[in-house]
Amino acid sequence: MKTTNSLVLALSMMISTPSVHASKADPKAKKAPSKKAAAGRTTELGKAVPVTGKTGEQEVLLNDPSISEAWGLKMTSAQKAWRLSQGDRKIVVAVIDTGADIRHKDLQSNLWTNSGEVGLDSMGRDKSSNGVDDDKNGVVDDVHGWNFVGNNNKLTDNHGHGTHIAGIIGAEGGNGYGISGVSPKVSLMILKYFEPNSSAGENLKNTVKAIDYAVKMKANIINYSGGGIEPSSEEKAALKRAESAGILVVAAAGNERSNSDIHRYYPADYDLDNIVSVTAIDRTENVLASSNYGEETVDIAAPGYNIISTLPDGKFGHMTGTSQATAFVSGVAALIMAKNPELRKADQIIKYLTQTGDTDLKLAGKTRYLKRLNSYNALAMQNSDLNFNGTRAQAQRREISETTKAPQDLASLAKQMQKHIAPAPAVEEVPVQKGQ
Ligand SMILES: [Ca+2]
Ligand SMILES: [Ca+2]
Ligand SMILES: [Ca+2]
Repeated sequence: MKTTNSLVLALSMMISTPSVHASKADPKAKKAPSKKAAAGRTTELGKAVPVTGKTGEQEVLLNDPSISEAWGLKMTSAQKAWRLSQGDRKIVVAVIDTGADIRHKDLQSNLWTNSGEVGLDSMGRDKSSNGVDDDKNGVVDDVHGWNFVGNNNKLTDNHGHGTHIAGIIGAEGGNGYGISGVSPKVSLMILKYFEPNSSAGENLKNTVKAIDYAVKMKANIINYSGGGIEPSSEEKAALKRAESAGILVVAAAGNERSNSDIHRYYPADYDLDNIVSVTAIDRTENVLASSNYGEETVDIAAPGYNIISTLPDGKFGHMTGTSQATAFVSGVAALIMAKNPELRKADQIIKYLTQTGDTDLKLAGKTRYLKRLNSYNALAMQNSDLNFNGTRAQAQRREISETTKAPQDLASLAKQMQKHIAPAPAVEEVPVQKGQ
Protein backbone atom coordinates (compact mmCIF):
# COMPACT_ATOMS: atom_id res chain seq x y z
CA MET A 1 0.00 0.00 0.00
CA LYS A 2 3.06 2.13 -0.04
CA THR A 3 2.42 2.85 -3.67
CA THR A 4 -1.13 3.98 -3.20
CA ASN A 5 -0.15 6.21 -0.33
CA SER A 6 2.40 7.96 -2.42
CA LEU A 7 -0.11 8.31 -5.24
CA VAL A 8 -2.50 10.02 -2.90
CA LEU A 9 0.11 12.31 -1.46
CA ALA A 10 1.41 13.22 -4.84
CA LEU A 11 -2.03 13.94 -6.16
CA SER A 12 -2.90 15.98 -3.11
CA MET A 13 0.18 18.03 -3.74
CA MET A 14 -0.58 18.35 -7.41
CA ILE A 15 -4.11 19.48 -6.98
CA SER A 16 -4.03 23.19 -6.73
CA THR A 17 -6.44 25.44 -4.98
CA PRO A 18 -8.79 27.66 -6.93
CA SER A 19 -7.70 31.25 -6.66
CA VAL A 20 -9.82 34.04 -5.33
CA HIS A 21 -10.77 34.84 -8.87
CA ALA A 22 -13.44 32.20 -8.65
CA SER A 23 -16.74 33.87 -9.25
CA LYS A 24 -20.30 33.17 -10.17
CA ALA A 25 -20.97 32.63 -13.83
CA ASP A 26 -19.15 35.45 -15.43
CA PRO A 27 -21.40 38.52 -15.34
CA LYS A 28 -19.66 39.70 -18.48
CA ALA A 29 -21.07 36.69 -20.24
CA LYS A 30 -24.07 38.61 -21.45
CA LYS A 31 -21.95 41.23 -23.13
CA ALA A 32 -20.59 40.62 -26.55
CA PRO A 33 -16.82 40.99 -26.56
CA SER A 34 -16.72 42.64 -29.92
CA LYS A 35 -18.90 43.55 -32.85
CA LYS A 36 -17.30 40.85 -34.92
CA ALA A 37 -18.03 38.15 -32.38
CA ALA A 38 -21.57 39.37 -31.77
CA ALA A 39 -22.28 39.10 -35.45
CA GLY A 40 -21.31 35.48 -35.43
CA ARG A 41 -23.08 34.49 -32.26
CA THR A 42 -24.55 31.07 -32.70
CA THR A 43 -24.90 27.77 -30.96
CA GLU A 44 -23.65 26.03 -34.04
CA LEU A 45 -19.91 25.90 -33.74
CA GLY A 46 -19.58 25.00 -37.36
CA LYS A 47 -20.79 28.48 -38.24
CA ALA A 48 -17.72 30.32 -37.13
CA VAL A 49 -17.47 34.02 -37.70
CA PRO A 50 -15.90 34.51 -41.09
CA VAL A 51 -12.37 35.74 -40.75
CA THR A 52 -11.75 38.90 -42.67
CA GLY A 53 -8.92 41.33 -42.91
CA LYS A 54 -5.73 40.98 -40.98
CA THR A 55 -4.62 37.80 -39.40
CA GLY A 56 -3.50 37.46 -35.84
CA GLU A 57 -4.55 36.50 -32.37
CA GLN A 58 -6.61 39.60 -31.83
CA GLU A 59 -9.26 38.10 -34.03
CA VAL A 60 -12.14 36.65 -32.10
CA LEU A 61 -13.51 33.55 -33.69
CA LEU A 62 -15.69 32.37 -30.81
CA ASN A 63 -17.91 34.61 -28.72
CA ASP A 64 -17.14 33.31 -25.24
CA PRO A 65 -16.35 36.47 -23.24
CA SER A 66 -13.68 35.11 -20.90
CA ILE A 67 -11.51 33.78 -23.72
CA SER A 68 -9.75 37.13 -23.48
CA GLU A 69 -8.44 36.09 -20.05
CA ALA A 70 -7.11 32.79 -21.32
CA TRP A 71 -3.47 33.60 -22.02
CA GLY A 72 -2.77 29.92 -22.63
CA LEU A 73 -5.18 29.83 -25.57
CA LYS A 74 -3.40 32.82 -27.03
CA MET A 75 0.08 31.38 -26.57
CA THR A 76 -0.92 28.14 -28.25
CA SER A 77 -2.59 29.92 -31.22
CA ALA A 78 -5.99 28.47 -30.41
CA GLN A 79 -7.94 31.09 -32.36
CA LYS A 80 -6.02 30.29 -35.50
CA ALA A 81 -6.42 26.59 -34.86
CA TRP A 82 -10.18 26.96 -34.55
CA ARG A 83 -10.30 28.15 -38.12
CA LEU A 84 -9.10 24.68 -39.07
CA SER A 85 -11.12 22.70 -36.55
CA GLN A 86 -13.34 23.42 -33.56
CA GLY A 87 -13.46 19.80 -32.52
CA ASP A 88 -16.09 17.12 -32.86
CA ARG A 89 -18.35 15.42 -30.32
CA LYS A 90 -17.31 12.09 -31.82
CA ILE A 91 -13.97 12.51 -30.09
CA VAL A 92 -14.17 11.15 -26.55
CA VAL A 93 -11.77 12.31 -23.86
CA ALA A 94 -11.86 10.36 -20.61
CA VAL A 95 -11.08 12.72 -17.74
CA ILE A 96 -9.85 10.54 -14.88
CA ASP A 97 -9.99 12.97 -11.98
CA THR A 98 -12.12 14.21 -9.08
CA GLY A 99 -15.41 14.17 -10.99
CA ALA A 100 -16.95 17.24 -12.60
CA ASP A 101 -19.87 19.61 -12.26
CA ILE A 102 -21.96 18.05 -15.01
CA ARG A 103 -24.59 20.76 -14.65
CA HIS A 104 -22.10 23.53 -15.38
CA LYS A 105 -23.54 25.59 -18.20
CA ASP A 106 -20.21 25.62 -20.00
CA LEU A 107 -19.69 21.84 -19.75
CA GLN A 108 -23.08 20.19 -20.05
CA SER A 109 -23.26 20.21 -23.85
CA ASN A 110 -19.83 18.64 -24.18
CA LEU A 111 -20.37 15.68 -21.87
CA TRP A 112 -19.99 12.22 -23.28
CA THR A 113 -23.25 10.28 -23.22
CA ASN A 114 -23.35 6.53 -23.06
CA SER A 115 -25.85 5.72 -25.81
CA GLY A 116 -26.61 2.37 -24.14
CA GLU A 117 -27.91 4.05 -21.00
CA VAL A 118 -30.31 6.62 -22.43
CA GLY A 119 -33.76 6.38 -23.97
CA LEU A 120 -36.51 4.04 -22.83
CA ASP A 121 -36.17 0.39 -21.95
CA SER A 122 -38.64 -2.33 -22.97
CA MET A 123 -40.84 -1.42 -20.01
CA GLY A 124 -40.94 2.22 -20.97
CA ARG A 125 -38.62 3.35 -18.18
CA ASP A 126 -35.83 5.86 -18.58
CA LYS A 127 -32.66 3.81 -19.02
CA SER A 128 -30.57 6.49 -17.34
CA SER A 129 -32.35 5.93 -14.02
CA ASN A 130 -33.97 2.48 -14.20
CA GLY A 131 -31.38 0.83 -11.97
CA VAL A 132 -30.51 -1.57 -14.78
CA ASP A 133 -27.17 -2.03 -16.52
CA ASP A 134 -28.80 -1.64 -19.93
CA ASP A 135 -25.60 -1.79 -21.97
CA LYS A 136 -24.21 -4.64 -19.84
CA ASN A 137 -20.85 -2.95 -19.32
CA GLY A 138 -20.80 -3.88 -15.65
CA VAL A 139 -22.11 -0.66 -14.11
CA VAL A 140 -25.62 0.69 -13.72
CA ASP A 141 -26.97 3.91 -15.22
CA ASP A 142 -23.57 5.22 -16.24
CA VAL A 143 -24.72 8.04 -18.49
CA HIS A 144 -21.78 10.49 -18.48
CA GLY A 145 -19.15 8.32 -16.82
CA TRP A 146 -18.71 6.62 -13.48
CA ASN A 147 -17.72 7.33 -9.90
CA PHE A 148 -15.25 4.62 -8.93
CA VAL A 149 -14.89 6.01 -5.40
CA GLY A 150 -18.54 5.64 -4.50
CA ASN A 151 -19.23 2.97 -7.13
CA ASN A 152 -22.19 4.93 -8.44
CA ASN A 153 -23.12 7.34 -11.22
CA LYS A 154 -22.84 10.50 -9.10
CA LEU A 155 -20.01 12.49 -10.63
CA THR A 156 -20.09 15.39 -8.15
CA ASP A 157 -16.73 17.14 -7.92
CA ASN A 158 -16.05 17.94 -4.28
CA HIS A 159 -12.62 19.35 -4.98
CA GLY A 160 -12.79 21.41 -8.14
CA HIS A 161 -9.79 19.93 -9.89
CA GLY A 162 -11.72 17.65 -12.24
CA THR A 163 -14.16 20.37 -13.27
CA HIS A 164 -11.24 22.68 -14.00
CA ILE A 165 -9.46 20.08 -16.12
CA ALA A 166 -12.63 19.21 -18.02
CA GLY A 167 -13.15 22.87 -18.88
CA ILE A 168 -9.64 23.39 -20.20
CA ILE A 169 -10.03 20.43 -22.51
CA GLY A 170 -13.55 21.06 -23.61
CA ALA A 171 -15.67 23.82 -22.13
CA GLU A 172 -18.24 24.56 -24.81
CA GLY A 173 -16.97 27.18 -27.21
CA GLY A 174 -19.18 29.54 -29.17
CA ASN A 175 -22.11 29.57 -26.74
CA GLY A 176 -21.56 33.20 -25.77
CA TYR A 177 -20.82 32.17 -22.22
CA GLY A 178 -17.77 31.77 -20.04
CA ILE A 179 -14.74 30.32 -21.74
CA SER A 180 -13.93 27.84 -24.47
CA GLY A 181 -11.97 24.67 -24.04
CA VAL A 182 -8.97 24.03 -26.24
CA SER A 183 -11.40 21.82 -28.17
CA PRO A 184 -14.61 23.90 -28.30
CA LYS A 185 -16.58 20.80 -29.18
CA VAL A 186 -15.74 17.36 -27.74
CA SER A 187 -17.21 14.61 -25.56
CA LEU A 188 -15.95 14.51 -21.98
CA MET A 189 -16.24 11.14 -20.24
CA ILE A 190 -16.12 11.86 -16.51
CA LEU A 191 -14.37 9.14 -14.53
CA LYS A 192 -14.02 9.91 -10.85
CA TYR A 193 -11.28 8.07 -9.05
CA PHE A 194 -10.43 10.52 -6.30
CA GLU A 195 -12.19 12.26 -3.42
CA PRO A 196 -10.37 14.63 -1.06
CA ASN A 197 -11.24 12.27 1.79
CA SER A 198 -11.15 8.95 -0.02
CA SER A 199 -9.16 6.11 1.47
CA ALA A 200 -5.56 5.86 0.41
CA GLY A 201 -5.78 2.22 -0.50
CA GLU A 202 -8.51 2.75 -3.05
CA ASN A 203 -7.01 5.37 -5.32
CA LEU A 204 -4.71 3.26 -7.39
CA LYS A 205 -7.36 0.57 -7.69
CA ASN A 206 -9.87 3.14 -8.85
CA THR A 207 -7.39 4.55 -11.36
CA VAL A 208 -6.98 1.10 -12.89
CA LYS A 209 -10.75 0.60 -13.03
CA ALA A 210 -11.19 4.00 -14.64
CA ILE A 211 -8.58 3.23 -17.30
CA ASP A 212 -10.29 -0.07 -18.06
CA TYR A 213 -13.67 1.66 -18.32
CA ALA A 214 -12.20 4.17 -20.78
CA VAL A 215 -10.82 1.31 -22.87
CA LYS A 216 -14.07 -0.65 -22.78
CA MET A 217 -16.18 2.38 -23.69
CA LYS A 218 -13.80 3.35 -26.47
CA ALA A 219 -12.47 6.69 -25.37
CA ASN A 220 -10.00 8.18 -27.85
CA ILE A 221 -7.91 9.99 -25.26
CA ILE A 222 -7.32 9.57 -21.54
CA ASN A 223 -6.39 12.70 -19.60
CA TYR A 224 -4.61 11.85 -16.36
CA SER A 225 -3.69 14.97 -14.44
CA GLY A 226 -2.38 13.08 -11.45
CA GLY A 227 0.24 10.57 -10.52
CA GLY A 228 2.74 9.34 -8.00
CA ILE A 229 6.40 8.54 -7.60
CA GLU A 230 6.11 4.77 -7.46
CA PRO A 231 5.16 2.53 -10.37
CA SER A 232 2.37 -0.01 -10.22
CA SER A 233 2.31 -3.15 -12.33
CA GLU A 234 -1.51 -3.14 -12.32
CA GLU A 235 -1.65 0.44 -13.53
CA LYS A 236 0.96 -0.20 -16.20
CA ALA A 237 -0.93 -3.29 -17.37
CA ALA A 238 -4.13 -1.24 -17.71
CA LEU A 239 -2.28 1.44 -19.66
CA LYS A 240 -0.84 -1.29 -21.85
CA ARG A 241 -4.39 -2.39 -22.61
CA ALA A 242 -5.12 1.22 -23.55
CA GLU A 243 -2.03 1.18 -25.76
CA SER A 244 -3.25 -1.96 -27.52
CA ALA A 245 -6.55 -0.19 -28.16
CA GLY A 246 -4.65 2.76 -29.65
CA ILE A 247 -5.74 5.16 -26.91
CA LEU A 248 -3.60 8.19 -26.27
CA VAL A 249 -2.79 8.85 -22.62
CA VAL A 250 -1.88 12.42 -21.76
CA ALA A 251 -0.24 12.50 -18.34
CA ALA A 252 1.05 15.21 -16.03
CA ALA A 253 4.80 15.36 -15.50
CA GLY A 254 4.03 16.16 -11.87
CA ASN A 255 4.60 19.04 -9.49
CA GLU A 256 7.47 17.66 -7.46
CA ARG A 257 9.99 20.30 -8.55
CA SER A 258 12.23 17.47 -9.69
CA ASN A 259 14.02 15.95 -12.65
CA SER A 260 11.89 13.06 -13.86
CA ASP A 261 14.90 11.54 -15.64
CA ILE A 262 16.23 10.80 -12.16
CA HIS A 263 13.05 10.62 -10.10
CA ARG A 264 10.37 9.02 -12.25
CA TYR A 265 6.77 9.99 -11.94
CA TYR A 266 3.87 7.70 -12.90
CA PRO A 267 1.88 7.17 -15.01
CA ALA A 268 3.70 9.83 -17.08
CA ASP A 269 6.98 7.91 -17.12
CA TYR A 270 5.95 4.35 -17.93
CA ASP A 271 7.82 3.13 -20.95
CA LEU A 272 4.79 2.89 -23.23
CA ASP A 273 4.37 4.41 -26.69
CA ASN A 274 0.91 5.84 -26.00
CA ILE A 275 1.85 8.12 -23.10
CA VAL A 276 2.82 11.74 -23.57
CA SER A 277 4.26 13.52 -20.54
CA VAL A 278 3.50 17.22 -20.12
CA THR A 279 5.18 19.93 -18.08
CA ALA A 280 3.87 23.44 -17.39
CA ILE A 281 5.07 26.85 -18.49
CA ASP A 282 4.07 30.37 -17.56
CA ARG A 283 3.39 33.42 -19.72
CA THR A 284 7.12 34.00 -20.15
CA GLU A 285 7.47 30.50 -21.59
CA ASN A 286 9.49 29.27 -18.64
CA VAL A 287 8.87 25.93 -16.99
CA LEU A 288 7.28 26.52 -13.59
CA ALA A 289 9.59 26.05 -10.62
CA SER A 290 7.06 23.59 -9.22
CA SER A 291 6.91 21.46 -12.36
CA ASN A 292 8.84 18.29 -13.02
CA TYR A 293 11.09 18.34 -16.04
CA GLY A 294 13.37 15.96 -17.89
CA GLU A 295 15.17 15.95 -21.20
CA GLU A 296 14.44 12.25 -21.61
CA THR A 297 11.15 11.79 -19.84
CA VAL A 298 9.10 14.94 -20.42
CA ASP A 299 7.73 15.22 -23.94
CA ILE A 300 6.23 18.68 -24.28
CA ALA A 301 5.47 21.92 -22.44
CA ALA A 302 2.09 23.67 -22.32
CA PRO A 303 0.49 26.56 -20.42
CA GLY A 304 -0.06 25.73 -16.75
CA TYR A 305 0.10 28.93 -14.72
CA ASN A 306 -2.98 30.76 -13.51
CA ILE A 307 -5.24 29.12 -16.07
CA ILE A 308 -8.88 30.13 -16.21
CA SER A 309 -11.44 27.35 -16.44
CA THR A 310 -14.70 26.02 -15.07
CA LEU A 311 -15.24 25.26 -11.38
CA PRO A 312 -18.07 23.51 -9.50
CA ASP A 313 -21.37 25.32 -8.87
CA GLY A 314 -21.27 27.01 -12.23
CA LYS A 315 -18.22 29.08 -11.36
CA PHE A 316 -14.99 29.95 -13.13
CA GLY A 317 -11.54 30.33 -11.62
CA HIS A 318 -7.82 29.91 -12.02
CA MET A 319 -5.52 27.01 -11.19
CA THR A 320 -1.83 26.29 -11.69
CA GLY A 321 0.22 23.18 -12.35
CA THR A 322 1.15 20.43 -14.77
CA SER A 323 -2.44 19.20 -14.45
CA GLN A 324 -3.60 22.24 -16.38
CA ALA A 325 -0.84 21.89 -18.98
CA THR A 326 -1.85 18.26 -19.49
CA ALA A 327 -5.41 19.29 -20.23
CA PHE A 328 -4.17 21.69 -22.93
CA VAL A 329 -2.40 18.83 -24.68
CA SER A 330 -5.48 16.58 -24.45
CA GLY A 331 -7.50 19.36 -26.04
CA VAL A 332 -5.12 19.70 -28.97
CA ALA A 333 -5.03 15.93 -29.40
CA ALA A 334 -8.83 16.02 -29.62
CA LEU A 335 -8.65 18.73 -32.29
CA ILE A 336 -6.13 16.71 -34.30
CA MET A 337 -8.39 13.68 -34.21
CA ALA A 338 -11.46 15.75 -35.07
CA LYS A 339 -9.76 17.23 -38.08
CA ASN A 340 -8.40 13.95 -39.34
CA PRO A 341 -10.73 10.98 -38.85
CA GLU A 342 -8.05 8.62 -40.15
CA LEU A 343 -5.63 9.65 -37.46
CA ARG A 344 -6.35 7.75 -34.25
CA LYS A 345 -3.21 5.92 -33.22
CA ALA A 346 -1.61 7.29 -30.10
CA ASP A 347 1.97 7.20 -31.32
CA GLN A 348 1.05 9.17 -34.43
CA ILE A 349 -0.80 11.79 -32.42
CA ILE A 350 2.20 12.11 -30.13
CA LYS A 351 4.33 12.81 -33.19
CA TYR A 352 2.06 15.62 -34.28
CA LEU A 353 2.00 17.10 -30.80
CA THR A 354 5.71 16.95 -30.13
CA GLN A 355 7.06 17.75 -33.58
CA THR A 356 4.77 20.62 -34.49
CA GLY A 357 5.10 22.73 -31.38
CA ASP A 358 7.11 25.93 -31.22
CA THR A 359 10.76 25.22 -30.68
CA ASP A 360 11.98 26.99 -27.57
CA LEU A 361 15.49 26.82 -26.25
CA LYS A 362 14.22 27.67 -22.78
CA LEU A 363 13.01 24.07 -22.78
CA ALA A 364 16.49 22.64 -23.32
CA GLY A 365 17.29 20.25 -20.50
CA LYS A 366 13.65 20.37 -19.46
CA THR A 367 11.90 18.52 -22.25
CA ARG A 368 12.74 15.93 -24.82
CA TYR A 369 11.98 17.80 -28.02
CA LEU A 370 12.26 21.46 -26.88
CA LYS A 371 8.69 22.01 -27.98
CA ARG A 372 5.94 24.23 -26.66
CA LEU A 373 2.41 23.20 -27.59
CA ASN A 374 0.93 25.01 -30.58
CA SER A 375 -2.65 24.11 -31.52
CA TYR A 376 -2.55 25.77 -34.90
CA ASN A 377 0.70 24.15 -35.99
CA ALA A 378 -0.55 20.75 -34.88
CA LEU A 379 -3.54 21.11 -37.21
CA ALA A 380 -1.87 22.98 -40.04
CA MET A 381 0.95 20.47 -40.32
CA GLN A 382 -1.58 17.85 -41.26
CA ASN A 383 -1.98 19.69 -44.52
CA SER A 384 1.71 19.51 -45.20
CA ASP A 385 3.60 16.67 -46.76
CA LEU A 386 4.82 15.39 -43.45
CA ASN A 387 4.22 11.72 -43.24
CA PHE A 388 4.14 10.14 -39.85
CA ASN A 389 3.90 6.44 -40.00
CA GLY A 390 4.21 4.51 -36.80
CA THR A 391 7.47 2.74 -37.48
CA ARG A 392 9.28 5.74 -38.76
CA ALA A 393 7.89 7.86 -35.98
CA GLN A 394 9.25 5.53 -33.36
CA ALA A 395 12.64 5.51 -34.98
CA GLN A 396 12.62 9.28 -35.10
CA ARG A 397 11.62 9.55 -31.52
CA ARG A 398 14.52 7.39 -30.49
CA GLU A 399 17.02 9.17 -32.65
CA ILE A 400 15.92 12.61 -31.61
CA SER A 401 16.05 11.54 -28.03
CA GLU A 402 19.57 10.27 -28.40
CA THR A 403 20.59 13.46 -30.07
CA THR A 404 19.15 15.68 -27.41
CA LYS A 405 21.24 13.89 -24.84
CA ALA A 406 24.34 15.18 -26.52
CA PRO A 407 25.88 18.38 -25.22
CA GLN A 408 25.88 19.70 -28.75
CA ASP A 409 24.68 22.84 -30.43
CA LEU A 410 21.05 22.87 -29.41
CA ALA A 411 20.28 25.86 -31.56
CA SER A 412 21.22 24.06 -34.72
CA LEU A 413 19.35 20.99 -33.60
CA ALA A 414 16.28 23.06 -32.86
CA LYS A 415 16.50 24.69 -36.25
CA GLN A 416 16.79 21.36 -37.93
CA MET A 417 13.83 19.97 -36.06
CA GLN A 418 11.74 22.96 -36.88
CA LYS A 419 12.53 22.83 -40.55
CA HIS A 420 11.54 19.27 -41.08
CA ILE A 421 11.36 16.16 -39.05
CA ALA A 422 13.93 14.10 -40.81
CA PRO A 423 15.82 12.01 -38.32
CA ALA A 424 18.52 13.92 -36.56
CA PRO A 425 22.04 12.71 -37.27
CA ALA A 426 22.87 9.71 -35.21
CA VAL A 427 25.05 10.50 -32.27
CA GLU A 428 27.27 8.06 -30.52
CA GLU A 429 26.16 7.23 -27.07
CA VAL A 430 27.21 9.93 -24.67
CA PRO A 431 26.66 10.31 -20.96
CA VAL A 432 23.19 11.59 -20.23
CA GLN A 433 23.18 15.13 -18.97
CA LYS A 434 21.41 15.09 -15.66
CA GLY A 435 19.84 18.07 -14.04
CA GLN A 436 19.89 21.38 -15.76
CA1 LIG B 1 -24.07 0.34 -17.94
CA1 LIG C 1 -29.89 1.94 -16.86
CA1 LIG D 1 -18.35 28.83 -23.46
